[in-house]
Amino acid sequence: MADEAKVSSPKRSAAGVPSVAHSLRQALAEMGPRRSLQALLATNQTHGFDCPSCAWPDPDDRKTAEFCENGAKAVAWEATRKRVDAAFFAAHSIDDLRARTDHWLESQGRLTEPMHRPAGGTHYQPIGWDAALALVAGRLRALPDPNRAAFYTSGRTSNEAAFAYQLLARRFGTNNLPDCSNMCHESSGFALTQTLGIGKGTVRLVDIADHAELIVIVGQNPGTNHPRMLTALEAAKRRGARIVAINPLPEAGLIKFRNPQSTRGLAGPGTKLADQYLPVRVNGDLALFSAVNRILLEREDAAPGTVLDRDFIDEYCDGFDAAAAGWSKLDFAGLLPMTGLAREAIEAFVDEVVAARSIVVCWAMGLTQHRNAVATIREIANFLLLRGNVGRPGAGACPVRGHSNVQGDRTMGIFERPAASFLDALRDEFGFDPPREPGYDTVDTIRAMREGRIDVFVGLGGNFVRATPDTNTTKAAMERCALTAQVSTKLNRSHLHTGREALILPCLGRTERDVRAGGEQFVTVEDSMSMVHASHGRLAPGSPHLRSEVAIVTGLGGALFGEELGWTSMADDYRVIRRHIERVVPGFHAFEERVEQPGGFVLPNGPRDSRTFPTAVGKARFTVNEPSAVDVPAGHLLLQTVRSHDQFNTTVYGLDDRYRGIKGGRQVVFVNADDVRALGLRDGQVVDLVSVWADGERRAPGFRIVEYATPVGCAAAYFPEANVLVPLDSTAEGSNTPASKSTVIRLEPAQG
Ligand SMILES: Nc1nc2c(c(=O)[nH]1)N[C@H]1C(S)=C(S)[C@@H](COP(=O)(O)OP(=O)(O)OC[C@H]3O[C@@H](n4cnc5c(=O)[nH]c(N)nc54)[C@H](O)[C@@H]3O)O[C@H]1N2
Ligand SMILES: Nc1nc2c(c(=O)[nH]1)N[C@H]1C(S)=C(S)[C@@H](COP(=O)(O)OP(=O)(O)OC[C@H]3O[C@@H](n4cnc5c(=O)[nH]c(N)nc54)[C@H](O)[C@@H]3O)O[C@H]1N2
Ligand SMILES: [Mo]
Repeated sequence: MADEAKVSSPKRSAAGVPSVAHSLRQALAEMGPRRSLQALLATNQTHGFDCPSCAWPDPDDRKTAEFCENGAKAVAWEATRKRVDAAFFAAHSIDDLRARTDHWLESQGRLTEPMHRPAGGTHYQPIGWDAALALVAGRLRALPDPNRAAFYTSGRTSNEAAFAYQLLARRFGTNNLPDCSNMCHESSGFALTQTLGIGKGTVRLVDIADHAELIVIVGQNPGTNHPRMLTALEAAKRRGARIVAINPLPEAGLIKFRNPQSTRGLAGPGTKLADQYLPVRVNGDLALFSAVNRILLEREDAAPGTVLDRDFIDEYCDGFDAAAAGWSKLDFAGLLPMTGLAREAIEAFVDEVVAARSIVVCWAMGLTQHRNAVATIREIANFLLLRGNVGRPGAGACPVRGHSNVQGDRTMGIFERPAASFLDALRDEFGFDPPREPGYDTVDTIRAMREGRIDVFVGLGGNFVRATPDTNTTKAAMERCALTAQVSTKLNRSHLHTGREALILPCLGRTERDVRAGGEQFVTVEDSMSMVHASHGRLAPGSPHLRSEVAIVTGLGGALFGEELGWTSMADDYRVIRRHIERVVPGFHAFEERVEQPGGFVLPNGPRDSRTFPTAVGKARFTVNEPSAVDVPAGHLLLQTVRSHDQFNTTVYGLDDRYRGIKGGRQVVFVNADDVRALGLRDGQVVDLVSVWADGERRAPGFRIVEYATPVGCAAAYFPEANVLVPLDSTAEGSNTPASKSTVIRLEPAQG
């Protein structure tokens, strides 16, 4: 049933005075005053820990308070004084816990000791570490085929733990390494590898703050999800850069910014950010960028040599003629309705583009989670290539990553389709032959579970049941496994919809001190701009029984294989792992020395550093992308799923979404007022959301309609409540990323 959400008008600016107050309130409530001070002053500092929230890079000149409101919430959430211990599990049956909300589950506090749910058990019971690891090892060893196991990773895992984990999976004999990236920037990685030859962004923080003349922000909500990006955008504005925001929602942080770290920001009216705002239709970006590229071509034809960077195209690119032929065939009458924009608005955007000598395009989930996501991002690569906007200051592609180490995990080999060169290096370092056939990604793992082809699931962080699409399908799929084991910091729904037998393996968080036989350890992470740096835990561990992720993974390695790969020495001293990484992963020479320098070091990037494009043809590639948009039948809407200001993915910190004017509830659906009227409904009415797909309908009951400024035909609701609506088979072509930002739905007045 609908909750008690209260609705007021959305905010126009983000990150002002209220943010500071909000972050402190949360911190004090979870940690108390002493721990709050200690924790927050160590966040993102050279000898402190990397903020466990987003992957935005740290500036060279760090402030005393180098964290944002949402970073403070993430720290407080991890460093809370509340505990979920054996007595808690004795008092609450699994059925009882299933009836609680996600917010309630995680609010109970930190997990403190390993817990076991025996087959048929109604409750979790304490289990020792050795018994727990032996249980997983025993079940794995009994499998007739290593591909009947899957090893999931969420993007908070450190480089060291990730490296050890992929080593474990491959030594065991499988590439079944699904990760959260499969649901996140996989489409970006896929499209950029095809076009630029590297699956990462090509800009650094200075390109945005100091050099770019135009910054285009597409399908990203930095005010909520990357608040420290606003500081870089404000710096860019101050030196005269222009900003264009492309988004179906007028997000507060895109329109205006109030910097809580500068006095002027506190007192003044805030900085206007976006010079142009394009309210594109959900899923309209491929059509939009196709139209933009077509107009650029027309303008070049009208005044040859003035619009395109011909020298760059001739020297560094492949496939221009075919792409140009594609653009000249485009029909604006077909394109414009897909975008929901008028041609004049698109022409005005192109005016900004041709006036700027250097352009950075930033994007996030608003582009990656659609059926045509890969084509959309390839079209943005085309857009950048046309004016030579890659590999020079202030220009390039900037997929803004999500989890704080999701990019690093991939660099460490958490990937179901590893490159042959990586596997060769692993073989040479460790002396065994890693499996070569591709493994399952996240969606294929769920399919395999559903069909009874996976027996053992291990989750290194994350909340697989809640983060994945098609919640009911995934729950049933998980329940077909023989054993599911989750390495976690907090209780979540993945501990409640488990295999016949289940384990919770509680681990240290990034804020906590990690002391091993070889002394106090630190770990390393890679941010969104390929900077690798150290993270030192500072707080006392949440319980004496917690183990680090590295210790758990290597402990499982030892339980499975004995000492053959040196698991214990890795666990005792993480420098041993870093030496392995140095020899296996390119770009990590002198890892130990360089990572201890303030700020760390940057990984090499051919397109960014030297306009070297390591594609199959050795050049950057233009691609031909047929514009398309999801077909929405009459009486239906295209639903995107977004994060509120009070959550980190499936972790719901609170029930408010301040910038969008929502208080005390999450069961809301944002709809254009014209659609509400046309559908014969009214603002505030409670409806069921029903998604329509070839294999049948899915229903999410009890959502309150909120009239909102989003284009006609579009709707938005919160992730993960709306995941139940996203069909498992609705994925991006090429990347297999769930299309969780384009689900066709209808609204049905709630019964009774
Ligand atoms: N505080 C906080 N920080 C986070 C997270 C968090 O949950 N909380 N999550 C982290 C993670 S893992 C990630 S991946 C990132 C996510 O960062 P974002 O991608 O900013 O997160 P979303 O809330 O999914 O927002 C997507 C944005 O894209 C817009 N959008 C939706 N569909 C379309 C479309 O078709 N076209 C265009 N142009 N725009 C569209 C939405 O209106 C919204 O503004 O943030 C990271 N940082
Ligand atoms: N509909 C819809 N679905 C989506 C998205 C969307 O926009 N819409 N976004 C997708 C995206 S971008 C992503 S990245 C995924 C996120 O998918 P996941 O990464 O799987 O989910 P999280 O919610 O980040 O995981 C939260 C859990 O991680 C555990 N945890 C927290 N810190 C640590 C730690 O330090 N170590 C360990 N071992 N565990 C820890 C806690 O137990 C917590 O409950 O969701 C995807 N799903
Ligand atoms: Mo993400």
